[in-house]
Amino acid sequence: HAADAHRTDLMTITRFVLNEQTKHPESRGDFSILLSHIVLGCKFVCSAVNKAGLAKLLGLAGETNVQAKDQKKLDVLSNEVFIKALVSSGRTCILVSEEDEEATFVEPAKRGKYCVVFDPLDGSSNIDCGVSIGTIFGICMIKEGHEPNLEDVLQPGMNMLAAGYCMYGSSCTLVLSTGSGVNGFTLDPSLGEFILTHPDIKIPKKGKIYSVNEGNAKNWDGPTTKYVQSCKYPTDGSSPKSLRYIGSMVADVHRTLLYGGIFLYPGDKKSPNGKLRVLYEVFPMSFLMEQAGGQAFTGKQRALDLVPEKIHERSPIFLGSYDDVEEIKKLYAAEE
Ligand code: AHM
Ligand code: MG
Repeated sequence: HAADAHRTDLMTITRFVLNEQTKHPESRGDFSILLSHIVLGCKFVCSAVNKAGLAKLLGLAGETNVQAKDQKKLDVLSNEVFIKALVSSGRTCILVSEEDEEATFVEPAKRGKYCVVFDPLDGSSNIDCGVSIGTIFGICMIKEGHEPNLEDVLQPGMNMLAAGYCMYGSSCTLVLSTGSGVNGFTLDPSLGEFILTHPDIKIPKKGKIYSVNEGNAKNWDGPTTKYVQSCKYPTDGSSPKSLRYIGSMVADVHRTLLYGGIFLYPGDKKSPNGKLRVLYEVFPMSFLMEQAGGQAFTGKQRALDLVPEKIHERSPIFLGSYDDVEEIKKLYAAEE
């Protein structure tokens, strides 16, 4: 449509979040401000990721040194970008990043009531071959009237107010939930704005894809082994599922959300808690799955009920379509 080329009534992420805010008259706009700083971080990282291949050969813009080894690694750079963006929002008090051993406590003068847990650039081992990578984040709030401490972030995932991820792929896509459904936005590079392109995402009730690192099969437990076997050799007359595994959580979860199916990173004999981190990988993705009508399970319980004891704790995770996660839950229940 010729008219479409001139559409200016776009639902940008800024407008979307401001709209949501009007549903909470008590809100003073702090959340919108925090989110706009997260969005800025995502745009910055997106641009750095897109330039990464070139930068290796030519040197990053403004840098005279052309040696790749002297350049800041993208994951380190992304971490700095998000820490600075979050602190300068003036709305945060505790930041937990996959890149930092210790949590960051924001200085009192710049403090706000939100805690943000994040993985600034997940799947960074995929950068050099151009596979999609992403940023994952979760947001919760401190209880008022006390000094912020780690207890404020070591809470069950249920207590999060919002969660999301930004995928740096063939396009840059930000998927967000503030607790009332899931919406997806795509960056329009010419405008520098995220536009609502995937309103009210619902995951199909049952999917045709399973996604797991099957190279670990030798060490899997009974239920995981039985489950994956049933994906390949279904006994209920249904067709076998397809296997898709990118090895980049944001990309694997994004596909699962849109097409349905199940993503699993189970525990095994070598790593009983699997690989993925509770606070900034398992929780945000589980939050999004539930908000989209799916489920997330740890092998023992609903993922969002887990109470982490350490900020970098890991947990096995099975998440995706409601019916598919139901199957694995049954297998674990039968074990007990
Ligand atoms: P990273 O934080 O070191 O990048 O690792 C996390 C990534 C996830 O994106 C992905 O789901 C998983 O590791 C893949 O692990 P594996 O290579 O063991 O299959
Ligand atoms: Mg990670």
